[in-house]
Amino acid sequence: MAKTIIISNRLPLQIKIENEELTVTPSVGGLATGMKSVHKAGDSLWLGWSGLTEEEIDDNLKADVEAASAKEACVNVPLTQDDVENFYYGFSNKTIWPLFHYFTEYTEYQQHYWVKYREVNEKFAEVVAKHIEPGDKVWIHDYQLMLLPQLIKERYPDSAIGFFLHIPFPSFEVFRILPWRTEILEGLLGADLIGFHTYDYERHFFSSVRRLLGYEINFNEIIINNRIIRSDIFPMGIDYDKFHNASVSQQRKSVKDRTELHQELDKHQLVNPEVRFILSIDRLDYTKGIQKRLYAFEHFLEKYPEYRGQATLIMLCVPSRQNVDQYQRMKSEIDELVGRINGNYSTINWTPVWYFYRALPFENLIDLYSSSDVALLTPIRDGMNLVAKEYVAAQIDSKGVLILSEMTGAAKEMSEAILINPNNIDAIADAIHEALAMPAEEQITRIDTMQNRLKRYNVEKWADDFFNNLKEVQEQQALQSGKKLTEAMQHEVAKDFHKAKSRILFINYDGTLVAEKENPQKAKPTSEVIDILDTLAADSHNEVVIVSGRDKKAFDKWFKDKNYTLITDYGASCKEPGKEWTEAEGIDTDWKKLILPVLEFYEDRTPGTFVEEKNYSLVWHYRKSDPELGVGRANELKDQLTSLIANHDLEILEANKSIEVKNSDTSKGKAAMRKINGRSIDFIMAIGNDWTDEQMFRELPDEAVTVKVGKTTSSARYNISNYKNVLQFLKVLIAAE
Ligand code: GDG
Repeated sequence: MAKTIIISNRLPLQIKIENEELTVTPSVGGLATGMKSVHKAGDSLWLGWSGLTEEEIDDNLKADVEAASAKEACVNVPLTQDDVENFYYGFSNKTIWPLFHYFTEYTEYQQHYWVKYREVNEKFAEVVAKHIEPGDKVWIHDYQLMLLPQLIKERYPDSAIGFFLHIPFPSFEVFRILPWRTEILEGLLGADLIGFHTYDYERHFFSSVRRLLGYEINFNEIIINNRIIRSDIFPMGIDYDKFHNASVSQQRKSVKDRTELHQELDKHQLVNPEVRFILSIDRLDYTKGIQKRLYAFEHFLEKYPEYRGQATLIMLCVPSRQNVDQYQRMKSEIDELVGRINGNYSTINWTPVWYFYRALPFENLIDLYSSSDVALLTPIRDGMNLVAKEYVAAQIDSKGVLILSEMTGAAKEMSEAILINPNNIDAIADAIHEALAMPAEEQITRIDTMQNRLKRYNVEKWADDFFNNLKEVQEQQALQSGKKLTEAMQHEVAKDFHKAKSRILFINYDGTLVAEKENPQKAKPTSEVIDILDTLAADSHNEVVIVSGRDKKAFDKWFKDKNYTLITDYGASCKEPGKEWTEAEGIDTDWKKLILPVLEFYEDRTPGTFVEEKNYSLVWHYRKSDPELGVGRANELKDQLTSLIANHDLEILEANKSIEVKNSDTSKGKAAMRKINGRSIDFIMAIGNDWTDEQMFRELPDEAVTVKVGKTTSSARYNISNYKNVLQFLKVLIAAE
């Protein structure tokens, strides 16, 4: 049975060796919780590193680790100390992490880190290879594994691969700094579905793909070699009930049953009933803006002295990546700042900052969330920030105020928080003041609204949403492979072709017989194409018709004396072998006077763009312009044209970085029908790759063999991968006996 393979750098397991004894417990982190519905026993497998290096697990324990992991449907990816040093602490945390969080000054560009990153991603791919089976879905998590989608796709092109990035994707101007930027993008594009927390991250990703790889993005899809890659936004949620219910149940406990920390907090409030708690919780990371938060709190005590003795900042910093330099430096800076503030302002009854540098058990986390009046979360950059969501979920009676940095992904969904710029110390001080003075009704309205949202889009919903999208991608792939014109089917079609006595073949040119070129002038027919077409046309039972949106010029040059029929300008002009060109009757081109100045205006305003005048259409090309400006202007132009053409029989075609306006009463479909009407033809075939060919596929009689080149959805009966396969298929027809 097809299964799901979840892959993350770390397995959702806590593995410890004490006195040569192994203990393995499932971890309860957000990701593991979210995956519960996806990571079901029996039909899923989680691949990742156990947290113990190969050097730490001796041979006796190896089998135990495997067995204990297997019990939780997990598979260990073996990593050595050197791997962890250079792949994890190195490339992941000293290159990608700072760069993607805009800390370019901390970013290290070491070739050996990169080499290890690649090697470890390959190690992951090898483990995947041992477990993957046809029909499996793969969901890869986060920045440590950005090359893995491509490594899997290359080996298993039919697998459905999803990738989710938990951290920000930086703007193009920052991402372009990375020496291995194209490799990273290509690695990611191995996935079929790429998920981000916010629209900004997605749009930055698209911008880099467009500018660095030159791929066109259509709404939220990228088509590469006829493969569709979809991207979407999935803002990660939390296990709402777990946080809310734990908070309710802890507050309901009798005093003696409460945790020690809870009792201490209660006691403090008894002694000093006016005291208000302001809470911050983060991993100790330079992205979290901890120092600036302390400066802001100090400034708050200066600016609002009435709160001295009455506002306590409880700051929980969880140790993290301790062997990375910046983290050590930051730790000393924070120690010093806390010391300074406490030294300057403490009284016998009051300490301004309570600083915990350790991880606390879940119950204590809840104690802090539920006992605090304000949460002060000020990351300089943060992919999402789950602490903000957990704090809101843990508020009982809807009281509490969230102050949140606008640089977090969470800020996009939590506009009821007091949003601050983490670099604006004065504004943070004011925000603390505003929070402490906020009337209860206002607190309730804000928290209620956020709680309702968090309840709805919880972490399970997030995982299901991503997973359902991945399933859709997989179904789409299955549908396409069902329509694939396999070699066996090609031979079946060839039999019918052979039996027929009168045949007509409508074949599109660019992208169907030759590779689609940025500049169509360069897409000359190869000698192979000419041989195939000549051979087909030499058979008197065949009529070969080349159908194109091009104008006559190039075809006149390449095919003038050929024995094939040429249809150009989307069906407006036609030339039969040995005859002159004829034009479809009654096509009005007066409209050009109206449209041309508009296109020229866009040409003038957008460097690198130009207008092409064809006999029956006008085209504005933007392939040479700045890609984003081009797309932006194209959208503007489309809008303007749509209203302009409202009372004319015109249509707008969007193709390959161009916008074309043409008469709507000409179409490839109509031209093809004109060719076959009134004739008795017993084999009709149409092959094409762009959407104007769809008109032929739809209008030709049902028995016609219609073939779409590429994998996008089509009304054609069959799909074929690319122009090379088309040539192969035409050879099969020629060889039919
Ligand atoms: C990355 C992205 C994105 C914290 N201290 C304790 C503790 N925690 C738990 C919190 C929360 C989690 O750790 C921290 O999550 P964040 O989202 O705030 O931050 P990162 O660790 O940086 O996570 C981030 C996230 O991935 C998900 O996509 O939101 O932007 O950087 O769940 O509760 N848990 C316990 N004791 C502690 O002392 N038990």
